[in-house]
Amino acid sequence: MITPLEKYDPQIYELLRQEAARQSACIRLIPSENYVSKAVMAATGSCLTNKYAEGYPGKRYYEGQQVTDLVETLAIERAQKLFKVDHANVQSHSGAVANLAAYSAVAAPGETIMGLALPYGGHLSHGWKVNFTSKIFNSVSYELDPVTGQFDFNKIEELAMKHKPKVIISGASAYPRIIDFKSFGEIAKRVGAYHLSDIAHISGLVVAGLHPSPVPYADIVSTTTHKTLRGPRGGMLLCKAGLADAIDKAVFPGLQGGPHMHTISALAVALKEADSPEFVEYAKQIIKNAKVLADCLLEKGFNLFTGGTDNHLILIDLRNKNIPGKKLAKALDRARIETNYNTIPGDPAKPFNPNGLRIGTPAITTRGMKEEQMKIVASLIARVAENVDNEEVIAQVGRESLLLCSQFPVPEHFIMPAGTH
Ligand code: DSN
Repeated sequence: MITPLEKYDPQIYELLRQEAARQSACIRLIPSENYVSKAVMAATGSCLTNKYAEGYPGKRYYEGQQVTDLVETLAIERAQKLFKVDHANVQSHSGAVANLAAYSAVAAPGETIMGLALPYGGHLSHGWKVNFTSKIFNSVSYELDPVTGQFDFNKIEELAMKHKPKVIISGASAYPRIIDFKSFGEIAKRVGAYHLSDIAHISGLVVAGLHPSPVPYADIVSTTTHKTLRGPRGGMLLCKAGLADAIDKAVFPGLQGGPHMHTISALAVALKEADSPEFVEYAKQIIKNAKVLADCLLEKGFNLFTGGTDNHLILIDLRNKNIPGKKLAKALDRARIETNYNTIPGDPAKPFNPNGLRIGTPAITTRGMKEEQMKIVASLIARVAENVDNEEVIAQVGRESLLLCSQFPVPEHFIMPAGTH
């Protein structure tokens, strides 16, 4: 059947078809990516993209909100139930915007925010020096313990005592262990700071009860919606009732104009999906898979940051292999294994050419891969690493990756078949 898109814009149609094929024919290990369900995809591509809804349910600046108010209210209520939190704002266009809104809700320009340094696994928007958050706020970064690779709460408290931040940020983009949100919350209380917890990577694990929730210990929680939570691309802010008004005002009109109602409707769908026993099983399997993949990589002589993982993510330290992260990531991509190069905490190399490789299991777990397949994936990665300049071996691994993908197709339920967009 010829779709309107195929007929009107065959170039874009063809590119979307190619991307759908690429996503189905490669082993996607980027830990912040996933495959959304057909239901989430359908809501994302809906007529709500046509609608402006500046404001919040019951208080908008445009008419015609009979449906949008109900959609946004559903998304808010589902988020409140799932995260067991007083208030949810579902309008942030992204995690970075959600973080900026959170700071601006409780801190004035020039005041201090304190987060994990980017090279130690923090996020750009946690006040890293190249990010706008460090231009508006005075930014102080803490690091991980160089020996254990874990948070050093004595040092974090010392730094907080010295700089008296208005906001202390917990959470990371490349941290493979359980985060002790309670200790962050206690330090924040002692120094009179707000505690913002960014759970973008682990929010799916948190709602499944597989990672401690920061909600009891954080004043504000931010998250993206498309990683382990497996929703559309976007951001979300959760907070205690006392901060609800400040958070809402910081998002709109503080930082954004009209919310993306199509994304919010898709988020409501994803939150419904996540509130199910099937999702808990999925999240359990993400972690089982990551642990087996980590063990197999260790057996193959890879060094892993902190020696393994408790969550969905593994950080490989390639220094003993003497292969730059970028070179291996590119070779793996040619072998149909998608990863991203990343700094290793304490890595003297620059972020654009670091010594690490970051991988994770959310997307391949959605495809139904289990422990047995993790052994295969580890051995494919090892063969590419051992033959990083040998295009014949890389091509052969690519054929084997394709075979594995064909045995674990993206579930029909989970992706729109090419041509139906
Ligand atoms: N870019 C995201 C990630 O890959 O972790 C963080 O926002």
